[in-house]
Amino acid sequence: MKRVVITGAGGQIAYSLFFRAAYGDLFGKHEPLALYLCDIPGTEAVLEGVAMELEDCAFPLLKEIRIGTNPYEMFREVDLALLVGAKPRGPGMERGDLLKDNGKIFVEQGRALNESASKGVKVIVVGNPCNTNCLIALKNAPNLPRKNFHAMMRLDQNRAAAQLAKKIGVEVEKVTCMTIWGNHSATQVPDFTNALIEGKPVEEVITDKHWLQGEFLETVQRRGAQIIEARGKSSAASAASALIDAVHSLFTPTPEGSWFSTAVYTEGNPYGIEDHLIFGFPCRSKGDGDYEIIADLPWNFFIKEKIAITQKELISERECVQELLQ
Ligand code: NAX
Repeated sequence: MKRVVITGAGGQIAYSLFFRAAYGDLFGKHEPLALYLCDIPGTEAVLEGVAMELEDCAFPLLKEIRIGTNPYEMFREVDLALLVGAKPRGPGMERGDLLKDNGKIFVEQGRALNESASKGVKVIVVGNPCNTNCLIALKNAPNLPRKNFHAMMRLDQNRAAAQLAKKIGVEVEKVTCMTIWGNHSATQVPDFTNALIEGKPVEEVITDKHWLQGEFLETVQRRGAQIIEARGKSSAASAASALIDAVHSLFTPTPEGSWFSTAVYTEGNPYGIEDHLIFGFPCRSKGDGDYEIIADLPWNFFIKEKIAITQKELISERECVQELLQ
């Protein structure tokens, strides 16, 4: 049985996540599951309501539901921690303030993981700014393997694949090898130069370079903001779906010749990205929850320049939270 904790369990992403998770979309239809729903004090009634709904679904795989607000208790022996909860950016709040406020949450959660979680726990941070929050959690969990910490780039990967497929009218699964380099922010680098459509380089299939370097890139980078504008709320169901995909990619063998994007610790990375960041890379997995970075993708001048910008942003985020990194 897998024990899974979801933080931010009273929020909108979590609500779109629970039911697919409990149905078996994370680890497959044969793996029983315990779901631990964690939020902050004051949300207990909401958590009770969600737990009742989960019970009412009578999911055969769901063997246990726990609700609570103490991460040290809620993270006990978990195999997978999906850290969705974070404080939203308030009116007039500077990015630096958001980084610090949310950073404190991830100091505590890192410590709680370190103390309570299973030693092989896999951690995926969704709460924004997710790369730097992930770095903070990792640094505060010194007894856990650094390799087990991820920040979610999968929504960006899915968005990029969907835009390319739509452009030429092919099914989305025909788009493969889509890397999102760097930060989950407006500086992210959706790499069309190494992606494939029906096995052919994207630039051979879509010859409009102007569109690839301009509209395509900007649409993916600004998709989150566009959704907030249209819906009045940030992406929720698509984020939950991407999180299911992200877990699935770690626990199923990656098809030969393909990869997925996830942001991981940069120490010793094969691309010369500065150490001690959480950076989006192309990765593959044998299906055991572990991964390796695909090492040898070329960068043209355009991509290299963009990668330098996203790396710089991550370094400046790290500087803002220096005191939270042990
Ligand atoms: P909501 O505001 O609906 O829910 C957030 C929940 O987190 C609330 O219930 C809140 O009480 C809880 N929370 C706050 N601090 C907590 C703590 N210390 N422990 C446990 N729970 C805590 O936000 P939602 O729409 O669900 O989004 C959650 C986070 O995902 C946000 O930070 C958002 O920016 C981020 N996103 C990240 C994405 C990604 O691709 N990485 C995409 C979607 C989304 O924007």
